[in-house]
Amino acid sequence: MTDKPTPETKSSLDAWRALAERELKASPDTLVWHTPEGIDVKPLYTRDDLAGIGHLDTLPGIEPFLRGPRATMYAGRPWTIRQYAGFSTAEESNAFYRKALAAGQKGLSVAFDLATHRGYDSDHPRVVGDVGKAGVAIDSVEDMKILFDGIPLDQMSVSMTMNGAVIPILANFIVAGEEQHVSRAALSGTIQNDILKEFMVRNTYIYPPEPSMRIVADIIEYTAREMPKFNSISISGYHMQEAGATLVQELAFTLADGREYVRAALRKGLDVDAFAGRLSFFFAIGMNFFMEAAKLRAARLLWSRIMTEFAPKKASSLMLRTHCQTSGVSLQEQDPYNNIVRTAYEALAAVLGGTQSLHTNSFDEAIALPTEFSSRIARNTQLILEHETGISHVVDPLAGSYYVESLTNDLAEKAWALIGEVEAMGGMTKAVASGLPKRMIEEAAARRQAAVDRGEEVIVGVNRYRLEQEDPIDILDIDNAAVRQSQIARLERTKRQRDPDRVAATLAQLEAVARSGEGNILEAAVEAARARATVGEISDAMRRAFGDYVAVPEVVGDIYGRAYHDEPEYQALVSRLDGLSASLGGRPKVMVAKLGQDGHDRGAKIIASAFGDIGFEVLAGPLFQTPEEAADMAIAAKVNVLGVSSLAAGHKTLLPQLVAALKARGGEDIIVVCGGVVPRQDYQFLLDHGVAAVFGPGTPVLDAARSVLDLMEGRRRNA
Ligand code: MLC
Ligand code: 5AD
Repeated sequence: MTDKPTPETKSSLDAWRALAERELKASPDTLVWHTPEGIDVKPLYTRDDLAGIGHLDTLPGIEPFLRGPRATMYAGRPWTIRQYAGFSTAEESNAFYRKALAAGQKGLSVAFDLATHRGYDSDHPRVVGDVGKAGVAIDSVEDMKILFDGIPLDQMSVSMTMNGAVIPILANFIVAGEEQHVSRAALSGTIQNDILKEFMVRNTYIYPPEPSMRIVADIIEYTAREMPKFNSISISGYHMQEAGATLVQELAFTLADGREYVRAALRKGLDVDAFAGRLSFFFAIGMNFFMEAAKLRAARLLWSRIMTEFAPKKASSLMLRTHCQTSGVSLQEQDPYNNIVRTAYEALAAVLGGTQSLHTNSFDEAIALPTEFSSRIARNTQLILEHETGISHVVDPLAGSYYVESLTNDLAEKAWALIGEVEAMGGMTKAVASGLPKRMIEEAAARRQAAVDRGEEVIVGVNRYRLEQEDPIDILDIDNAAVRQSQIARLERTKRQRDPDRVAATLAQLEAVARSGEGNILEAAVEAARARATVGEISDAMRRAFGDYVAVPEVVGDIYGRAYHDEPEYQALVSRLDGLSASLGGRPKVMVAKLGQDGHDRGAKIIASAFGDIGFEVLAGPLFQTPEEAADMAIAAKVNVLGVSSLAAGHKTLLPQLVAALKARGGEDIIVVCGGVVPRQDYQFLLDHGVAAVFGPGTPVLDAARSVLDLMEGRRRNA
């Protein structure tokens, strides 16, 4: 058999086309699925589609590692079941980890709260609504020790998702290990430490890009020297897909980020083989089943191609190893048990793609943090896959599939072209500074939202087969005020018991290292952590040297409107808005605000973009405003409506504060609405506290716009 089409396959393909045409009463070309990646998926793949593909005969464990980084893959050792979790206090998260490990979880993955991410101690006034909400609050080594109490750090690999405050967190982890009598050389795990994607999509940066890149490189340097079992970075595409990126964008920007980090480490004078084997990756796995599996294969192929440029001597330097997480955005608030099914398919795709480590989301994802019940089902989804399906016995079982090999190749080619564009801009740091990748992702997000709202992309239980009546499910509710009180009490105790001179001296030394560009920042921070300097104090020492990064919000336009302009429903809304504008003597003005440390801005960006297209005058507030700052801005800009997008569970604290702040400033005429991840159980609370409308997950943008117009017209009638 050859790879070239033989006369027989040609003629049988013609026969198939004729048959297909008769069945369809149309050309089979009408069945082509045009994906957001720009890949046209045909209804049938054959041997002909493999012609010219170079990677078909490669083997796992061997360069270019397309078929997997290890020779035996899961047949030799299954992927790591590594559930991302963290909430409330260190005590509560520790208890949760221990139970999860006893029930079959294999590795830890820590979720920190947003105050910690942004380098604030729990007593800081800017983080009142954030402490303990979206992850665990960590203020010092004392908290870190409690978090890992009874968990031997020389045996358990620990991933920590930390980017902004990466220095104090990694320093605290190292010291917690020391105090458990585990030397840093014995610590295994991963630190996310991927700052470029923070500027693009995730937004938990602290410092400007240049010093941030130095921090990344210092961590790579320190871990390469001191912590041989520790993965220095988790180069992440996950958040790009969550923010709306296509799989090609996710693939290309992630690998281009990786290349940039390699260059930064080489500039420190490191030998490529000293660190490349400990670079790791992180991808999202969404609902496009075969394409997701193909994406991981393409990622390994392209990474080995990129790394070849740096001429490493060790084969492991060319190897892409990755963690995957099933997609959060693919999960829905409506009919939430469907999410169990979605997550299972996504997990299967991740495993067929050859992931090293996997987190499966809980079905209550779109509503709140997981409960013990929902996280058990998520964990068992992986355990069933591992133990009951027989999937682990064969390496890369999709290899040789005409479709999957073809997709692998198409994704690799398209991503390679985009990586080339990034190179032409001077690399990812420059591309990120230009704002281009962020803009491309936001455009893709707006396009996708329009496709969902128009029903072109079907979501079962949301825009098709929707239930008339939904029963609320039990959710985890965190008493943020109680967590904050207990954190503040421990913080005060820690500060009372430490040697203030030693704290001051180590912080001064850290600041000097940061300012001078000489020495290793992490090394200096470890000294400060030993002295019990807090996360906030260590972050502030670097803030003094580096300053804070402040992003200017930009809003893309003409995407949602273009997708919708011919729809009567859209036109009716536009003309209704025109009418209101005429009677107001100007366009209604809407401010879209993000409060607290919640940087998840996909929803806010989509609303700002679509509302702008419909004809509202839109003001996008900066990230990280306090309620008082948002109120000042809204009043100064004379907005009619202030819409808060809340995705990090701060709504019950922050929205009442915002309403009070508006009132205190004479801005009670401004209509406050709230959208995002708000459980139904909280709607009445918000309405009772002066919020005029709540738009939960899955609200079509036009419905939100219609409600806002209703509210404005109601207010005018009553006035
Ligand atoms: C693996 N091993 C084998 C083998 N397979 N040995 C023999 N035969 C086989 N078949 C070895 C490996 O070489 C390794 O040893 C050890 O077993 C562990 O396997 P691994 O494949 O490296 O797995 P793991 O330790 O789990 O590491 C996976 C990783 C790592 C490299 C991807 O970086 C990781 O765990 N990442 C997790 C990141 C994460 O949790 N992120 C959460 C993000 S959430 P050795 O000695 O070679 O190491 C988020 C959301 C938000 O970001 O908040 O926004
Ligand atoms: N616990 C569990 N999962 C979390 N996620 C975020 N924070 C937590 C947490 N504290 C998951 C969600 C989200 C993704 C970014 O990570 O799935 O979509």
